[in-house]
Amino acid sequence: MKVAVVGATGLVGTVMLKVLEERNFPLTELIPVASEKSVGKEITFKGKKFPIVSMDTAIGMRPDIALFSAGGNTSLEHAPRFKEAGTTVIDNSSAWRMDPNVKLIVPEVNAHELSIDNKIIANPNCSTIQMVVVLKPLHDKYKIKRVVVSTYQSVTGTGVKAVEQLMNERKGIDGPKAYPYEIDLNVLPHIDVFMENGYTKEEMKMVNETNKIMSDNSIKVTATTVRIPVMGGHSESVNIEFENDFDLAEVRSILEKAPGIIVVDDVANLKYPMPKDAHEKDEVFVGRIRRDESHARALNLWIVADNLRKGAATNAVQIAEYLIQKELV
Ligand code: 11C
Repeated sequence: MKVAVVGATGLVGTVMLKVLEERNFPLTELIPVASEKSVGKEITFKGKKFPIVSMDTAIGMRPDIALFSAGGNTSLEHAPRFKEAGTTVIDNSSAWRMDPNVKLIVPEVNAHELSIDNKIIANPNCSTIQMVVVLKPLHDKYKIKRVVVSTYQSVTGTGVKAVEQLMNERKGIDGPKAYPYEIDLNVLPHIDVFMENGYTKEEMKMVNETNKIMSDNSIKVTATTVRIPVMGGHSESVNIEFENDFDLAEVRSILEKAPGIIVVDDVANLKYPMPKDAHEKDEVFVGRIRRDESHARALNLWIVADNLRKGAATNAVQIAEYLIQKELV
């Protein structure tokens, strides 16, 4: 497999390279792609040096797979050019997600939708991915009616500039700002841009992407997405209302057996998922599993995952692995 990583020097691109390396991805040639100012520099992968090339050079090399994480505009412009060259693009931006001709994939949920004709495949938003991995096995058993989610999202979701803003503020240094307000010792109920309905784009991604990935528009979702001064991953408080009665022990057992999930739920010993523990892990961590005592068929959960891993790089690499395994590329 000839694999291009577009946006190889960014936060997600760097993690994509790490994940490809760790998982021993069957790669014969790596093509790191970045902006003109990085072209000619080298990146090290499995102890070997690879030169960073331009978009045009990469397309000319006709990779089998291109993992894109270079922003929506780059994706809109260049993903179709890779597709023309015969490459299958797995795109981490929001550019193609809601396109009815593009599959939006979380392997644990809907990889079976993929076919050889899907040459641009969308990777969902990080906060959506970790939630649907948990919703899916519960929906299959009890049928979900409604989800109310509040997020606590890491600054790494915004990018390098936001990480620098947090660290600079912590050290009392002035510098570039990724947010309209201080983030250290603060909480911003604001992720991505505000829309006409008063929600943010991040909140509407959680609604629309969940329905698309679960192939079920009857699931009602409402979200409040919040940025907190944390680095290791996104956390979510999720309230789920089911159509059918559920048994708490059975819920736990379903989650324990579900792919990609680790249950950390032992409050007697103060065990629950935290971003510090999820950092650099590929799984989704679930805890605080309890009945919503205000409703007969509702459940409360706490879900944590590394947004740069399962929320982005790992999910994209898992899609690529599935394509190879099923000979769809
Ligand atoms: C954040 N979820 O934490 C965003 C980052 O649509 O891929 C990812 C944005 C996206 O800010």
